[in-house]
Amino acid sequence: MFTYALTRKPGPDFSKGLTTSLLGTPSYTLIKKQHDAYVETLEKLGLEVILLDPQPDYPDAYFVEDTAVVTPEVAVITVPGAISRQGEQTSIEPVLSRFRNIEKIQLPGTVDGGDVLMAGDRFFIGISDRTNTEGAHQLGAILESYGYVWDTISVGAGLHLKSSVNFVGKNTLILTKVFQNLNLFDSFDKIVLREKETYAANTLRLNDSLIMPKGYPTAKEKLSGIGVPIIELDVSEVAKMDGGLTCLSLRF
Ligand code: CIR
Repeated sequence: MFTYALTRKPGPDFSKGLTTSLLGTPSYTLIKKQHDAYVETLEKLGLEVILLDPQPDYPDAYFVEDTAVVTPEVAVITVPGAISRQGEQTSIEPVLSRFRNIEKIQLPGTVDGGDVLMAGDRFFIGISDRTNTEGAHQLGAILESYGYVWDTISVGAGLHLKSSVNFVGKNTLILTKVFQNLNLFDSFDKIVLREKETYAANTLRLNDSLIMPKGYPTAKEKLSGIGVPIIELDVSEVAKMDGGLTCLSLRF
């Protein structure tokens, strides 16, 4: 069970962040509202929310998930893979050091937390444009020293592993078709998303609830089989910046 969620407000320069999306120009007014609703939801679910101010000169810094990997035992501070994001992690470290032992990824290793999927007591680390093999192996070695099993997965298309696969509890993964036959996922039940609903792969299991992006009815119906309350949130402006529900917080 998670007690805390670490989040950061999007800043007025958030639209200068990295994006490949063709979803249009994002609105600052709207992303602030959507972020407020996200924070309120975390609070309603009983989490203590640590809300940081925007980080000047780092327009992507509200995607805090990419700056650390937190387990019950340790917080691993990453080196984000995008040059423009390297430095976001320095303001996260002192916050997490109040709660966990700190370990660090070192260059030339890079890791984005969005590539790190914890499913039960196993970790899957995506190798992507952001997370390199060196970074994945550094992280794997740290996780192994705390007793975790880990594997790497090639992410291929898509920003991060968790843009396409997430663990929703009940030994179940929600994922896009590309990942459905991966041997590494053989022991899991799977909710495979329709082409039109792939964005719903970024569904967040938070204690005894699921938070999913609004507007994916087939995915929602399948997720209802998990048997926990489902909260839908509109994150349209976050999607325009290639982000989703998981990247807006670190849960621990
Ligand atoms: C980026 O390209 O780094 C940001 N605009 C989006 C990061 C999203 N993070 C995530 O999915 N964990």
